[in-house]
Amino acid sequence: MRINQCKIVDFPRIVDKRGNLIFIENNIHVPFSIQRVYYICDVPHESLRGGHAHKELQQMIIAVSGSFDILLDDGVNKEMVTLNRSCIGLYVCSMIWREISNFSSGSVCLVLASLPYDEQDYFRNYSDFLEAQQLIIRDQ
Ligand code: T46
Repeated sequence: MRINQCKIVDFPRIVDKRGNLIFIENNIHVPFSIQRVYYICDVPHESLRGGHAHKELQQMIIAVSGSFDILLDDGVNKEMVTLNRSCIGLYVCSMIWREISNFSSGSVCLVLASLPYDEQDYFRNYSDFLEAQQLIIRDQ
């Protein structure tokens, strides 16, 4: 899996004088069935989240409030993405190392995930991730 398979997705937005309503439907606005939803909040500005990759998990990451930066790394290429609008999401495919930083005050990071939580799905060691990614690339 490569960074170019990750992408920014625009969600439908219904705007009227009462405010904005944004909606997200399974398999339409996210390219998978949502099995889990979690959110990260009250993150101190200097904190780093992530620092791992997932073997199978796909995610849609949304800054529903505030902003933060996500560094994506497929073992060959790296790309920094800033999320700062609640009507867009970043689709992250499996086998992408990510580091999330620069959380603004009051930011909320909402994640829609394709699988239930499973610690066995994580690469928490960068060398192990690189080794697995190189095997995948070699076998392609
Ligand atoms: C990502 C960012 C945005 C659970 O028990 N259930 C869960 O569903 C999750 C996601 C985590 N946990 C436990 C496992 C750890 O003991 O919560 C602790 C912290 O989890 P993690 O290291 O995954 O947290 P983050 O914020 O570093 O990363 C998470 C996602 O795993 C990651 O893929 O992109 O949120």
